[in-house]
Amino acid sequence: MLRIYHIEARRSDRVVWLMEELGLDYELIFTPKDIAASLMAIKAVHPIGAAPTVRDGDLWLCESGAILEYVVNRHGGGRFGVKPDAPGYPQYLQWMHFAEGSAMGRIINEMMIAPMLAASGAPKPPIAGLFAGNSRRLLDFFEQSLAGQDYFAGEDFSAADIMMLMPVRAARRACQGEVRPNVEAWCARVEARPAYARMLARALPNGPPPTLAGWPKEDAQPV
Ligand SMILES: N[C@@H](CCC(=O)N[C@@H](CS)C(=O)NCC(=O)O)C(=O)O
Repeated sequence: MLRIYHIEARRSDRVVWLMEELGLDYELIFTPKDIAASLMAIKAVHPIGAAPTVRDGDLWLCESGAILEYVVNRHGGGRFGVKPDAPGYPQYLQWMHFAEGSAMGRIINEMMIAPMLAASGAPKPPIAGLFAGNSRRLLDFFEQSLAGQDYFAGEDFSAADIMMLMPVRAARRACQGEVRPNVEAWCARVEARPAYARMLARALPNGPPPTLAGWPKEDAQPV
Protein backbone atom coordinates (compact mmCIF):
# COMPACT_ATOMS: atom_id res chain seq x y z
CA MET A 1 0.00 0.00 0.00
CA LEU A 2 1.26 3.47 -0.85
CA ARG A 3 2.44 5.44 2.16
CA ILE A 4 2.06 9.19 1.64
CA TYR A 5 4.08 11.60 3.76
CA HIS A 6 1.82 14.59 3.97
CA ILE A 7 1.58 18.15 5.25
CA GLU A 8 -1.89 19.65 5.52
CA ALA A 9 -2.79 22.13 2.75
CA ARG A 10 0.39 21.39 0.83
CA ARG A 11 1.29 19.67 -2.43
CA SER A 12 0.73 16.22 -0.92
CA ASP A 13 -3.02 16.97 -1.23
CA ARG A 14 -2.50 16.16 -4.90
CA VAL A 15 -1.47 12.57 -4.24
CA VAL A 16 -4.32 12.02 -1.79
CA TRP A 17 -6.79 13.49 -4.28
CA LEU A 18 -5.58 11.18 -7.07
CA MET A 19 -5.73 8.14 -4.78
CA GLU A 20 -9.32 9.08 -3.92
CA GLU A 21 -10.19 9.54 -7.60
CA LEU A 22 -8.80 6.06 -8.28
CA GLY A 23 -10.41 4.48 -5.22
CA LEU A 24 -7.06 3.12 -4.03
CA ASP A 25 -6.06 2.48 -0.43
CA TYR A 26 -3.21 4.46 1.08
CA GLU A 27 -1.61 5.28 4.38
CA LEU A 28 -1.32 8.94 5.28
CA ILE A 29 1.49 10.08 7.58
CA PHE A 30 1.16 13.53 9.15
CA THR A 31 0.67 15.27 12.47
CA PRO A 32 -2.70 17.05 12.43
CA LYS A 33 -2.50 20.82 12.92
CA ASP A 34 1.28 20.74 13.16
CA ILE A 35 2.96 21.62 9.91
CA ALA A 36 6.44 21.68 11.46
CA ALA A 37 6.05 18.18 12.95
CA SER A 38 4.70 16.81 9.65
CA LEU A 39 7.65 18.33 7.81
CA MET A 40 10.23 17.06 10.30
CA ALA A 41 8.80 13.54 9.94
CA ILE A 42 9.53 13.70 6.20
CA LYS A 43 13.00 15.11 6.74
CA ALA A 44 13.70 12.18 9.06
CA VAL A 45 13.09 9.64 6.29
CA HIS A 46 14.14 11.34 3.04
CA PRO A 47 17.12 13.53 2.05
CA ILE A 48 14.93 16.18 0.39
CA GLY A 49 12.27 16.08 3.08
CA ALA A 50 9.44 17.77 1.21
CA ALA A 51 5.76 16.96 0.80
CA PRO A 52 4.77 14.90 -1.02
CA THR A 53 7.15 12.02 -0.47
CA VAL A 54 5.80 8.52 -0.95
CA ARG A 55 6.95 5.04 -0.17
CA ASP A 56 5.74 2.07 -2.20
CA GLY A 57 7.40 -1.09 -0.90
CA ASP A 58 11.13 -0.46 -1.26
CA LEU A 59 10.62 2.49 -3.58
CA TRP A 60 10.79 6.10 -2.40
CA LEU A 61 9.61 8.92 -4.64
CA CYS A 62 9.45 12.66 -4.26
CA GLU A 63 8.14 15.34 -6.69
CA SER A 64 4.36 15.55 -6.99
CA GLY A 65 4.15 15.43 -10.80
CA ALA A 66 6.32 12.32 -10.97
CA ILE A 67 4.32 10.68 -8.17
CA LEU A 68 1.05 11.37 -9.97
CA GLU A 69 2.40 9.88 -13.23
CA TYR A 70 3.70 6.87 -11.29
CA VAL A 71 0.37 6.25 -9.56
CA VAL A 72 -1.63 6.75 -12.77
CA ASN A 73 0.51 4.28 -14.71
CA ARG A 74 1.56 1.72 -12.08
CA HIS A 75 -1.55 1.59 -9.93
CA GLY A 76 -4.31 3.35 -11.85
CA GLY A 77 -4.28 1.43 -15.13
CA GLY A 78 -3.73 4.75 -16.90
CA ARG A 79 -6.95 6.36 -15.54
CA PHE A 80 -6.67 10.15 -15.23
CA GLY A 81 -3.63 10.09 -17.51
CA VAL A 82 -3.85 10.94 -21.22
CA LYS A 83 -2.48 8.49 -23.77
CA PRO A 84 0.12 9.70 -26.31
CA ASP A 85 -2.26 9.18 -29.25
CA ALA A 86 -5.14 11.11 -27.62
CA PRO A 87 -5.81 14.69 -28.79
CA GLY A 88 -5.30 16.13 -25.31
CA TYR A 89 -1.88 14.57 -24.81
CA PRO A 90 0.29 17.63 -25.62
CA GLN A 91 -1.79 19.78 -23.28
CA TYR A 92 -1.69 17.11 -20.61
CA LEU A 93 2.11 17.01 -20.79
CA GLN A 94 2.40 20.77 -20.72
CA TRP A 95 0.22 21.27 -17.64
CA MET A 96 1.62 18.29 -15.74
CA HIS A 97 5.03 19.98 -16.00
CA PHE A 98 4.00 23.63 -16.04
CA ALA A 99 2.39 23.46 -12.58
CA GLU A 100 5.72 22.99 -10.81
CA GLY A 101 8.22 23.73 -13.58
CA SER A 102 6.95 27.26 -14.26
CA ALA A 103 3.84 28.34 -12.39
CA MET A 104 4.74 27.74 -8.74
CA GLY A 105 8.24 29.21 -9.11
CA ARG A 106 6.90 32.36 -10.76
CA ILE A 107 4.26 32.83 -8.08
CA ILE A 108 6.75 32.28 -5.26
CA ASN A 109 9.27 34.70 -6.84
CA GLU A 110 6.59 37.37 -6.96
CA MET A 111 5.53 36.67 -3.36
CA MET A 112 9.13 37.03 -2.23
CA ILE A 113 9.73 40.37 -3.91
CA ALA A 114 6.34 41.85 -2.88
CA PRO A 115 7.56 43.14 0.52
CA MET A 116 10.61 44.71 -1.18
CA LEU A 117 8.45 46.51 -3.74
CA ALA A 118 6.06 47.65 -1.01
CA ALA A 119 8.76 49.03 1.32
CA SER A 120 8.96 52.75 0.64
CA GLY A 121 12.47 54.14 0.32
CA ALA A 122 14.14 50.71 0.26
CA PRO A 123 16.41 50.05 -2.73
CA LYS A 124 14.68 47.81 -5.28
CA PRO A 125 16.86 45.15 -6.91
CA PRO A 126 16.43 45.31 -10.72
CA ILE A 127 15.29 41.66 -10.80
CA ALA A 128 12.22 42.61 -8.72
CA GLY A 129 10.63 44.35 -11.71
CA LEU A 130 10.84 41.15 -13.74
CA PHE A 131 8.82 39.18 -11.22
CA ALA A 132 6.11 41.79 -10.64
CA GLY A 133 2.91 40.76 -12.41
CA ASN A 134 3.84 37.07 -12.68
CA SER A 135 0.56 35.89 -11.12
CA ARG A 136 -1.53 38.11 -13.36
CA ARG A 137 0.25 36.83 -16.47
CA LEU A 138 -0.28 33.26 -15.31
CA LEU A 139 -3.98 33.82 -14.64
CA ASP A 140 -4.40 35.32 -18.10
CA PHE A 141 -2.68 32.27 -19.59
CA PHE A 142 -4.91 29.90 -17.61
CA GLU A 143 -8.02 31.83 -18.64
CA GLN A 144 -7.07 31.72 -22.30
CA SER A 145 -6.15 28.02 -22.12
CA LEU A 146 -9.47 27.05 -20.54
CA ALA A 147 -11.57 28.86 -23.17
CA GLY A 148 -13.84 26.35 -24.88
CA GLN A 149 -12.72 23.39 -22.79
CA ASP A 150 -13.74 22.13 -19.37
CA TYR A 151 -10.34 20.88 -18.21
CA PHE A 152 -6.68 21.67 -18.73
CA ALA A 153 -6.10 18.69 -21.02
CA GLY A 154 -9.34 19.13 -22.95
CA GLU A 155 -12.78 17.64 -22.35
CA ASP A 156 -11.84 15.17 -19.62
CA PHE A 157 -10.65 15.65 -16.06
CA SER A 158 -7.07 14.39 -15.68
CA ALA A 159 -4.10 14.38 -13.32
CA ALA A 160 -3.10 17.69 -14.94
CA ASP A 161 -6.11 19.33 -13.25
CA ILE A 162 -4.96 17.92 -9.92
CA MET A 163 -1.50 19.41 -10.52
CA MET A 164 -2.92 22.78 -11.51
CA LEU A 165 -5.32 23.55 -8.64
CA MET A 166 -2.57 24.77 -6.33
CA PRO A 167 -0.96 27.27 -8.76
CA VAL A 168 -4.38 28.44 -9.97
CA ARG A 169 -5.45 29.12 -6.39
CA ALA A 170 -2.17 30.83 -5.52
CA ALA A 171 -2.37 33.07 -8.60
CA ARG A 172 -6.02 33.93 -7.81
CA ARG A 173 -5.06 34.80 -4.24
CA ALA A 174 -2.35 37.13 -5.54
CA CYS A 175 -4.87 38.86 -7.83
CA GLN A 176 -7.80 39.07 -5.45
CA GLY A 177 -10.86 40.77 -6.86
CA GLU A 178 -9.96 40.00 -10.48
CA VAL A 179 -12.45 37.58 -11.99
CA ARG A 180 -11.58 35.29 -14.85
CA PRO A 181 -14.75 33.38 -15.76
CA ASN A 182 -13.12 30.30 -17.29
CA VAL A 183 -10.79 29.92 -14.32
CA GLU A 184 -13.66 30.40 -11.84
CA ALA A 185 -15.82 27.82 -13.66
CA TRP A 186 -12.92 25.33 -13.76
CA CYS A 187 -12.26 25.74 -10.02
CA ALA A 188 -15.95 25.17 -9.22
CA ARG A 189 -15.98 22.10 -11.49
CA VAL A 190 -12.94 20.37 -10.00
CA GLU A 191 -13.76 21.31 -6.40
CA ALA A 192 -17.24 19.78 -6.83
CA ARG A 193 -15.79 16.32 -7.46
CA PRO A 194 -16.72 13.77 -4.76
CA ALA A 195 -13.09 12.58 -4.64
CA TYR A 196 -11.98 16.14 -3.91
CA ALA A 197 -14.36 16.23 -0.92
CA ARG A 198 -12.98 12.88 0.26
CA MET A 199 -9.45 14.26 -0.05
CA LEU A 200 -10.40 17.24 2.12
CA ALA A 201 -11.97 15.00 4.77
CA ARG A 202 -8.89 12.81 5.00
CA ALA A 203 -6.00 15.19 4.27
CA LEU A 204 -7.37 18.39 5.81
CA PRO A 205 -9.54 17.15 8.69
CA ASN A 206 -9.11 20.46 10.53
CA GLY A 207 -9.76 22.67 7.52
CA PRO A 208 -7.06 24.79 5.90
CA PRO A 209 -4.55 26.40 8.25
CA PRO A 210 -5.46 29.96 9.23
CA THR A 211 -2.02 31.22 8.13
CA LEU A 212 0.21 30.25 5.24
CA ALA A 213 2.84 29.06 7.69
CA GLY A 214 0.50 26.82 9.64
CA TRP A 215 -1.63 26.74 12.74
CA PRO A 216 -0.65 29.03 15.59
CA LYS A 217 0.87 26.92 18.36
CA GLU A 218 -1.56 26.61 21.25
CA ASP A 219 1.30 26.92 23.73
CA ALA A 220 3.04 29.78 21.89
CA GLN A 221 3.99 32.73 24.08
CA PRO A 222 3.08 36.20 22.82
CA VAL A 223 6.13 38.10 21.58
N1 LIG B 1 8.22 20.57 -6.71
C1 LIG B 1 8.00 19.81 -5.50
C2 LIG B 1 7.86 20.78 -4.35
C3 LIG B 1 7.82 20.11 -2.99
C4 LIG B 1 7.74 21.12 -1.88
O1 LIG B 1 8.45 22.14 -1.88
N2 LIG B 1 6.85 20.85 -0.93
C5 LIG B 1 6.69 21.77 0.19
C6 LIG B 1 5.29 21.68 0.75
S1 LIG B 1 4.09 22.13 -0.42
C7 LIG B 1 7.64 21.40 1.28
O2 LIG B 1 7.56 20.30 1.82
N3 LIG B 1 8.54 22.32 1.62
C8 LIG B 1 9.43 22.16 2.73
C9 LIG B 1 10.82 21.90 2.32
O3 LIG B 1 11.10 21.77 1.12
O4 LIG B 1 11.66 21.85 3.22
C10 LIG B 1 6.75 18.94 -5.68
O5 LIG B 1 5.87 19.32 -6.44
O6 LIG B 1 6.67 17.87 -5.05
